[in-house]
Amino acid sequence: MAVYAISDIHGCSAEFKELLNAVSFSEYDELYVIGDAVDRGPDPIGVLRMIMDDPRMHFLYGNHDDMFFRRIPDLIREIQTPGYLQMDDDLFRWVHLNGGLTTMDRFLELTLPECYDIYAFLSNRVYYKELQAGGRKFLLCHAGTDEHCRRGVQPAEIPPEELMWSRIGLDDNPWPDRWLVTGHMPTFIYGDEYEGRIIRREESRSLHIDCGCVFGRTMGMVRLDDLQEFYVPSRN
Ligand SMILES: [Mn+2]
Repeated sequence: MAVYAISDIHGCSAEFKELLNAVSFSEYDELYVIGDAVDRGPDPIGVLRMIMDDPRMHFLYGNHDDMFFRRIPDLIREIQTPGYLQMDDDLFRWVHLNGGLTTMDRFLELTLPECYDIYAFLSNRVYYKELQAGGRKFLLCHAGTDEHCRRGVQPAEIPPEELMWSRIGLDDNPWPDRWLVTGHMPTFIYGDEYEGRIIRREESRSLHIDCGCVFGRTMGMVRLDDLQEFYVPSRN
């Protein structure tokens, strides 16, 4: 039995399936999906369905999942009453500036029961997970925390917005007793030497696992039991 973590799948369902095959993901294994299942990529609803339908997978919220979730009631109204949806600033920001267009378009093609399924699934808002594996303690969350001086502050006290939206530095881990595992910032942002690779910082116990699949790099996954890394190339 092994515990894996992945983040920022962003609608890349083909790479996600390939990576699960690559690690021989078995009935005894578990996977934490650390946010941003939707937006930017080709198959956001397919990715959500894979997670929803698989009891071995646990979902933590990312900022893109949050932007989508907030618009679901309006999208359902649009399906019931075509023409209802008006492009306001908030919708524009999600759809055009944050890659929500495919998510919106695919969602509008669903049946109402399918829509309500997704809405119910995303209504369970979980922002972080603490766990132990292979003798290490971990804290998993999508983005981390703005205040890297928040030593001693428990994750439950940190605003969800911060856990979903922060842009942390490579060593911004306020919890010295545990490994902080985040996505959100594709690792190439931190430097060319990290292109398409998971960044593992021993000193600060930080793991940055968004390898930028939707931006044409790779999709990475880490096995928390032994910090082994797995990759498949992006198809974008
Ligand atoms: Mn994100």
